[in-house]
Amino acid sequence: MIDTKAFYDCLISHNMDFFTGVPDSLLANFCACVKQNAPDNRNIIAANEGNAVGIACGYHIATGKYGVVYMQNSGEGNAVNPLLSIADEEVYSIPLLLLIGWRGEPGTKDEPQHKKQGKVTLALLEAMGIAYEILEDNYMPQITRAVEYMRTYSKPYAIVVRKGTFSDYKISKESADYPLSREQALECVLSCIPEQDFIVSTTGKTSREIFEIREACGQSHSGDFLTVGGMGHTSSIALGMSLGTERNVYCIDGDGSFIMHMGAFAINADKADANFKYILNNNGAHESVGGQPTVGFKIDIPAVLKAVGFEHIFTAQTPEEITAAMQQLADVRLGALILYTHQGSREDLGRPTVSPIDNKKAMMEKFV
Ligand SMILES: Cc1ncc(C[n+]2csc(CCOP(=O)(O)OP(=O)(O)O)c2C)c(N)n1
Repeated sequence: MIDTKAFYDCLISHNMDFFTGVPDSLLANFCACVKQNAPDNRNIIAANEGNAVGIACGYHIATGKYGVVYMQNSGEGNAVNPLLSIADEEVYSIPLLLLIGWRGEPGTKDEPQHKKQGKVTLALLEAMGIAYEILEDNYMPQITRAVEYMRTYSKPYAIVVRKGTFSDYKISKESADYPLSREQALECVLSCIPEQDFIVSTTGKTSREIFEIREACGQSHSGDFLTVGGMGHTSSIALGMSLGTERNVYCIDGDGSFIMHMGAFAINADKADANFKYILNNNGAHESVGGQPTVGFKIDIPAVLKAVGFEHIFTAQTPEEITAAMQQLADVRLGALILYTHQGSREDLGRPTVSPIDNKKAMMEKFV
């Protein structure tokens, strides 16, 4: 196991003092350490991993330094285009250090959405011509090699991080003071959605909690599409679904997911019918992967949704407000409900026991 702060100090001592990325559960201790020790304008939590690559490219152009881009391997997909079309040696040839959390490493137990990505993580780097190493306890020579490589070839270099590599690094979560947790808010929301309607819920603990609420209430899962991977695409799935059915489709999103692909909302608002219902749980954080902050509380999400064309925006913090808002949401065209909740989730929160394929099959049967 690597002492997280010592690793951070090692990067700093090699003049790598600029960090950007999207938090990851495997990198949660590293992300916490960066959050604690790097100044705010030297740790840019990006909307998505592709943006993070862009930010690191810009920083290099301005300073000549190598930015550190942290991400879960699922973010490799978001990063492919800027890596190949900007940073690549045949384009602008920009060095940056990728730090990639390896979910779904072959031979380890992980969730279905990580299996394929885990299998192809190294092959994807190879296909992109990005040299990499797997982070080892004796990491100092690896960092020296990475810096040497970036200096010599002016290319990105990747360090792949296995589960359990970094030692615990705890910082206190800056949680807002709202009365409900996400799970409590979800309980209220689900109790207001009729059985014949559909739900598309976002990646992370939102979908895990929805699954467990259904179990606890002895309800069917067949109307709930739990978007276990593909963070940020939940609303697009909901849009597609809503265009293919007369029944209501409720998208239940998170602020991190909303921000990751915010451009989708211009299209959602332009193309959605009255049966597209958008609910966003705003806890101002990537709570599912360690509580790193998003800009969810800094930006005016209702105004953003209004600006792109949503006609009715409701907000709620308490069970009573949620119930009242859900009734109104059911009746209006192009409506959205923003829930404000505090951070936190159960220690014993489980994971869906229905596989993604069975989830999809059951749902398709319900559509018929
Ligand atoms: C492309 C991609 N990047 C990163 C992740 C890791 N990840 C899973 S859930 C999550 C946080 C989601 O935040 P938010 O939507 O605000 O929901 P919350 O966890 O706060 O309820 C992240 C970053 C991922 N699954 N996919």
